Amino acid sequence: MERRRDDGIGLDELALAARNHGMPLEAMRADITPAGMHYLLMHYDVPFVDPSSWALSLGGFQRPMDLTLDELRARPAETAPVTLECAGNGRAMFETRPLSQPWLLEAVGTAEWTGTPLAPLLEEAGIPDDTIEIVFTGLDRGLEGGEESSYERSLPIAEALRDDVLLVYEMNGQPLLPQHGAPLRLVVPGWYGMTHVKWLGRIAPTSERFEGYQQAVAYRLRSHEDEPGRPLERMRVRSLMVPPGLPTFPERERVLSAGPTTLEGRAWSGSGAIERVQVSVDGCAAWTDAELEPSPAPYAWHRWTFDWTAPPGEHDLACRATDAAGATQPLDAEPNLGGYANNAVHRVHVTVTS
Ligand SMILES: Nc1nc2c(c(=O)[nH]1)N[C@H]1C(S)=C(S)[C@@H](COP(=O)(O)O)O[C@H]1N2
Ligand SMILES: [Mo]
Repeated sequence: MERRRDDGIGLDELALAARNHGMPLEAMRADITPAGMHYLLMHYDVPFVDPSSWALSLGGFQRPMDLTLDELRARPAETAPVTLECAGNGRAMFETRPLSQPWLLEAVGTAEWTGTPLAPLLEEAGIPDDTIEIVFTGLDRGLEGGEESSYERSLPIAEALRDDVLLVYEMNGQPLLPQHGAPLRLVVPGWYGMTHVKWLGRIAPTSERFEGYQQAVAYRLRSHEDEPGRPLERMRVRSLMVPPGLPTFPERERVLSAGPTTLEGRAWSGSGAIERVQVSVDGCAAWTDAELEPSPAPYAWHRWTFDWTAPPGEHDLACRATDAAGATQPLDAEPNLGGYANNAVHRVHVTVTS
């Protein structure tokens, strides 16, 4: 089951990679990622939901209710830019990885999400006193270890009641596309991608810890099969660089003309604002501060720039970020069985021509 980086990509992994595309890194030039350039991750098949007969079920509450899309759209609406990153981003950069979506670095994007806040709806439905978590069930189904299951995730009640958690029906001002969760998805700013349940069908309270596959088996940091591991929650601090210069085809090696140039990229963290981005132009030996712009919203990426006079020759560029919690990207990330949370510094090799 384990794959080695040096062995390349299997056809089974390619089948996943062809369905679930990444965001081309040049899209980081824009504050908001166009929907068609935003990364995608579907575990199973995209369910095609007829919005006219669909309703969201709030079951198990004190006042259970079903809400149509029109009823949800009639509620107070909020719009926020939010950076989403898959917890498996960087998986294929690890020495070994499990069979799963073989991301390099492109499983990230920042869209403007519009929806209605979740907390007031939960209050209206009446949260039973013994509730510890809220379970979100998607309409997509698949098999896990031979068992049929829905894509389901839970949130601790305190997170579900945050006022920035949204039930989203629009992305970048347009109705959600089927692949991004139409007609309704969850957005929990700051958390890794698996939290933002797409194709929502049901929301329910639970008085016990939710033990569904995507909670208790997947998305946990483990070094051995037999340990329970720690659940993945907020995105680790990370920065990426727009690869400079021009690419060769098909190798995608970078070639840049000598002289003044501006390197740029984005940085984000689920633990708050980015405090600092540094750039290295000599293979991570020396680091210099980049210019950091404020982010437009608490959980949207920051833009950074770095002026560089590129001398002719071969150069190993890199960027790394530090967040408000004091966390900095490592040179190499801690390996783990699922290949999750690889937030190692981004390195880009360029050939500078005179
Ligand atoms: N119902 C459902 N929700 C889901 C998923 C899924 O497979 N089914 N994938 C999750 C994962 S792992 C990620 S990273 C994000 C990706 O969201 P996007 O495809 O809109 O970028 O959706 C999450 N929500
Ligand atoms: Mo993901």
